Amino acid sequence: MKKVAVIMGSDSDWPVVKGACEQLKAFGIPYEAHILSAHRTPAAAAEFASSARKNGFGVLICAAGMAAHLAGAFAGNSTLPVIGIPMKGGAMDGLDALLATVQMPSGIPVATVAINGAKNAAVLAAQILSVSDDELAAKLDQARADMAAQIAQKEQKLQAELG
Ligand code: RP5
Repeated sequence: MKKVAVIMGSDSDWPVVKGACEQLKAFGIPYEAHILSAHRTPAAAAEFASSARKNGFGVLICAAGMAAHLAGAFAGNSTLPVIGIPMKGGAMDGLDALLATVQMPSGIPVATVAINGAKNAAVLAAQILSVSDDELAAKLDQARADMAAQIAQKEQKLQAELG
């Protein structure tokens, strides 16, 4: 299976970003996590992105806050699918990162999840890889079925409480 790269702009992003790694691990997807910054280590970030396909990666997840250019910089340097996680924080509490991540120029997409949406980034990466992996597709189906069962249980509990 192709690997997923989980890239974050700073170690301060890790407490949230590790949620993506946990989800990838739960699906049995190989991943690497690294700290690379579009602003503080621009050459290393560009090098990682431009060699990611030949290094066995299939999806790139990039998390950054504030002037969040990491996902965009990766997308500009690779034709692999890039998923951006805008990080909460700073004076605008993540709205700046959301807009910086989602508002990409035509031709260079970044699939942007919610602010701090680490789990969804991993699920989306799994869905992309599942296009050519039936075993992973079955795991995704099972996860959906588990979610539906949990909701059914909660509904039952609510109705019991309401009498
Ligand atoms: C961004 O700036 C990082 O992704 C992080 O979300 C934010 C703050 O970084 P630190 O100042 O905590 O290193 O580049």
